[in-house]
Amino acid sequence: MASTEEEFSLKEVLIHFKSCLLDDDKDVLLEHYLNGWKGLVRFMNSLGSIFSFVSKDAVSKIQIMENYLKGESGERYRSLQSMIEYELSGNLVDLTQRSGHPDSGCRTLLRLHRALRWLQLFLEKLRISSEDSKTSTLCSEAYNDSLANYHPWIIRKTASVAFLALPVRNKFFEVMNVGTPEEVVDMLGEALPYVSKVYDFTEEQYSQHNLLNLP
Ligand code: 1Q0
Repeated sequence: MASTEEEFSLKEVLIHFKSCLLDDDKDVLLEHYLNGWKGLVRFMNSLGSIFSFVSKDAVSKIQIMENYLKGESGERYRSLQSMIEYELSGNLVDLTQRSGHPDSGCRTLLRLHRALRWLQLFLEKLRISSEDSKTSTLCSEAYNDSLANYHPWIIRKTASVAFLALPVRNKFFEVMNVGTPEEVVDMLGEALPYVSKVYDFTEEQYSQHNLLNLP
């Protein structure tokens, strides 16, 4: 019988982004959203310690959010909309500079949200890639079109070096533990619309509340 580690598949991770959509896609359940990220971090860790600088930051942001969820106002952090409403009405968000509330849920989740755009672009590129495509190129193109715009030079540089260590396409597909390359492509085609819905909904909420540039 396969071990738990072997059974862990990217499909199960991406499914969290489907199950976090609530009420006809009109809200996002944060617990499932964070579970999705936790699974992604596990995958990233399996690619080697070269990504530990990314993983540490992602883990610390997930932890901040989970502490809110477990805390005394946990119910207010159940969904994206309830969190935004709660933090804004209670003046719990630093809007212009990080000072009184440096780790608000809104600013912390915004960082993960920006990273979700990278993931969406990267997985879509993988989905339509050919057998000889270079994963490092796909990854850095996706990064340059998304997250890189928010990172200083030193992080962009470190990330570009780390991307070179990514395994080749077939190996990468194997690590996903979904099945044949064709099955991986099908699974990505099935799962990506949910990632996009979560991304688009979050983007719209942040935009409506003028929160897209939180420091
Ligand atoms: C698979 C390769 C992974 C490549 C990850 C690309 C993202 C590079 C990002 C570099 C981030 C560097 C660390 C620090 C950044 C922070 O300054 C920044 C801003 O936060 P703050 O508090 O300073 O304002 N933080 C962020 O931008 C958040 C970054 C979170 C990145 C989470 C990435 C999680 C990756 C998951 C891997 C999914 C792989 C899927 C396919 C796997 C198939 C085997």
